[in-house]
Amino acid sequence: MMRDVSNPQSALCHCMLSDLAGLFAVKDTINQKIDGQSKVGARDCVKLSPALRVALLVTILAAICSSRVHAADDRYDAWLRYAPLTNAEGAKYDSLPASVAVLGESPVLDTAQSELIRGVQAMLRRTLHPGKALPDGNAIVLGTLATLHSVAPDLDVPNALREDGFSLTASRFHGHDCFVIAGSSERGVLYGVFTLLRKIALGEELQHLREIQEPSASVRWVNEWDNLDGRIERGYGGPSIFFAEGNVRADLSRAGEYGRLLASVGIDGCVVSNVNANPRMLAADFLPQLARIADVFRPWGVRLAISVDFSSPKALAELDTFDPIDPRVAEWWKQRADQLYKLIPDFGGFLVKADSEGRPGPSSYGRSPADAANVIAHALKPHGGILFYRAFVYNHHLDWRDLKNDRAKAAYDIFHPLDGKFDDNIIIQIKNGPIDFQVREPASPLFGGLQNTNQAIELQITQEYMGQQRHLCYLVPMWKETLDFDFRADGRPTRVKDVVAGKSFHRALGGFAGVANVGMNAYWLRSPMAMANLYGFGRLAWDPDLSAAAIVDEWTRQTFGNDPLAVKTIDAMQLSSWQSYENYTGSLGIGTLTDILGAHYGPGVASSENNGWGQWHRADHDAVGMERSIATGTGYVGQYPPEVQKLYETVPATPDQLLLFFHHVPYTHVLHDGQTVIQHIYDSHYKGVEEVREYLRQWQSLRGHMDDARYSFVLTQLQYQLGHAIVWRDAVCNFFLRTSGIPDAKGRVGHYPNRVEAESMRLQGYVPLDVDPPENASGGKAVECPPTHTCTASFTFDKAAGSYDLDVQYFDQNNGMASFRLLVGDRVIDAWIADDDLPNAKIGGDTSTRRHISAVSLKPGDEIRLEGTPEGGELAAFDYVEISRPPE
Ligand code: GCV
Repeated sequence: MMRDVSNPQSALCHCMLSDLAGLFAVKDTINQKIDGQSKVGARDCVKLSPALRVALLVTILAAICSSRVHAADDRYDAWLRYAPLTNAEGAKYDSLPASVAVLGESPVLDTAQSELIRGVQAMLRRTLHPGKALPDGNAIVLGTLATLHSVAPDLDVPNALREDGFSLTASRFHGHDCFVIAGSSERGVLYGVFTLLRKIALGEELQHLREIQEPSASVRWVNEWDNLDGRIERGYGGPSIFFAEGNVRADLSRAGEYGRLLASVGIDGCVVSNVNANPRMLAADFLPQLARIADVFRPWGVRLAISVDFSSPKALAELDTFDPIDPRVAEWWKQRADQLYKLIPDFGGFLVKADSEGRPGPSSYGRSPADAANVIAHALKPHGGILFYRAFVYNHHLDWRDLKNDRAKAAYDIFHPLDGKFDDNIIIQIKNGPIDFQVREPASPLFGGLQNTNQAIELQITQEYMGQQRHLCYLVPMWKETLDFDFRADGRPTRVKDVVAGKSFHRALGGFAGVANVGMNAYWLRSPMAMANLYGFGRLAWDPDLSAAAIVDEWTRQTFGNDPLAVKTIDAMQLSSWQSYENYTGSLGIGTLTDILGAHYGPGVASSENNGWGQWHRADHDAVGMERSIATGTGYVGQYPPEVQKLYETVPATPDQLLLFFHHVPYTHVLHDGQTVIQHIYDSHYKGVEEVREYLRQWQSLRGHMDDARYSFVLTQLQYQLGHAIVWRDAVCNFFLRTSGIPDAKGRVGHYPNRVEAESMRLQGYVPLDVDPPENASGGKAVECPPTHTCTASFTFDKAAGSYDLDVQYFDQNNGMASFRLLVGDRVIDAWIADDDLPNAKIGGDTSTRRHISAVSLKPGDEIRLEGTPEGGELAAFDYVEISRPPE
């Protein structure tokens, strides 16, 4: 996103600040228009009388600056905004008792009581009176089942509930109206409070409520890939909320706020450090720092956990080995666990990534993952700790020339033979698909292959391959496809959600791990819309039977309020967004088609080929897709139970949406929907772009239906997404046009009549360059300006006179802040600075972005000129200017 030097609000605040220094205010022509663009600059500040200055200051600061501060505060709250209900909405809660009694003493119970008071105060503008004893009047009563049964045996609460479950009951007690929130544990009480508050936010009736809720799975954790230096691997929401400069942050208030968000959706554990672990996490002198994080999580019932480096005993230079069967190593893990639990008695456990992507592991000593997991699990066991051992173990130096090699087979090949050999406090953490969080993958076969081992599904909330929170992509529908997938193990229903909940194979432990990677950013994940994924993860982990639509509707209402248009529009956008993203990135199960050797962001179709990483799609001149059948392929299909094999073994049986994951087929193969593969690739990419264009249009209908800050933020994001979706579309379509030689039947691919290519303009200073890969720029070329110059590129407009939209496709590298001006003749029609932090310093698919200028009057003969001034390493490069008629 570029910084708009013409932003009137920031200029206004700038002038206000100047005014505070005693001199200037803004003249009343602040919205001076230059050909449709609002412009305000320092030149617009004029002298005003002192009285007028004060009045203007008070009004404007109140209207603009304070509302921004307020909005920023709201942002941390995400879906816990507790926006005030209207009097009519609130009236249905008039009979809610006026006091809240919590029976029992503990940090979690105290939190439950204060959160209830906070939420009711904010939404209903009523202050509940806190109490600690059984009420002598109408009251909301909070307590664990054990306490309630002992102090009020005649109270109407269940006898027992699953761990962390709760009941909400409106009932009479000793002649009083009571509303009882009873938890099987203290956490259950807190979850009950959050559920009650959610019901109020959603306007649900409470009067005759009798509801019991129990979590589907015993383990519902998030993982954060935070490094000690404060950076987050695959994190897009700013620096770590836990660590900075090698230590735990001094101020952990955001971590505490995060605990609140997690608890509100039933998440009870958080692994705070990167799976690519730093051995220092287990250094004896570091452990007290970790205890401080546990302290801020504790009131929210969130257990602290960490990722550990399997080679820690040796890496910390405390032993000369990390061989898991060496007794000294076992003793080392035991002592370290004992030390940790002395400091943090409710510590959750460890997460291990070993023998994967260069991480040390048991293979160094010829030992198995079971040997490795068991030695650590033994150490945790006496303390009730859990060990998560990741199944993401594969060889990233595979020989791509061998058509039998297949990375997708690795997890099953390695872990299935070890089934039953893992201790009962170990959970094997399995990514939803067999590759790596691609836009569409089948369910990992390992879910059906570990019948005697605890399992958890790993889902990625941070959108590594899904547009990195710059693209709208609500992932719950995708996750549900995996969770609802039925393995038909032993010929009976075996859905993934039942497997990980422990129901299918009668396991006591199991559940969900979501890679969240929130950061210090005000919206936690960079975009307010992306928070639907964190919310959705928690809700699904609690109840995977909830529909994607029900979850997003809850989220939208709590996040943006109950305005009917906003709810309808946002729900619909979110629900279709994964499909749209798939349409313009990689359809038919081919994978995300991103640059897998780079940031995993923009297009990089060929990057997955001819290397050992194994994310191959094997596109050649005639055909595309990985052949994974038993009969002629890698044999991957054989890892599924027989009924599922039938679904994927042959081309006719395989669903179109996964065809290229399972089969290598000619471009001319006709899909079930009657289209050829190649035409489907072209059409889906064009369709995806049009869907994003529609999101933008729909969002624009929401102006005034929410606060300006979030409206504008999402608007800017969607404008960016539209431009980048076009980059994706063109890159993928042109790659397949070049590779297959088969033209688009609709004549779109490779033909862009509205574009004027930069390299074909009259250039002064600018020099053409070949972009690599070529499909990541229009015509394979762009132009760049050598440092220390201002360069120009111009052309003569030759269409009919009228009003046109202009799109400048340029490159916003992250190593500088080049500036641009667009002129028609001598008129400056736009100016901006390329200061986004897109994930690359190079000109290409990650950095290609566009500036949209609407409604510019043009006539034949007009000279259109782009001026670019490099800064730092950024060379004011651009690709083309597109001139089109504004939409009707
Ligand atoms: C934390 C992918 C990501 C890596 C990540 C790895 C994993 O390969 O690109 O950043 O490492 O998955 O899940 O371990």
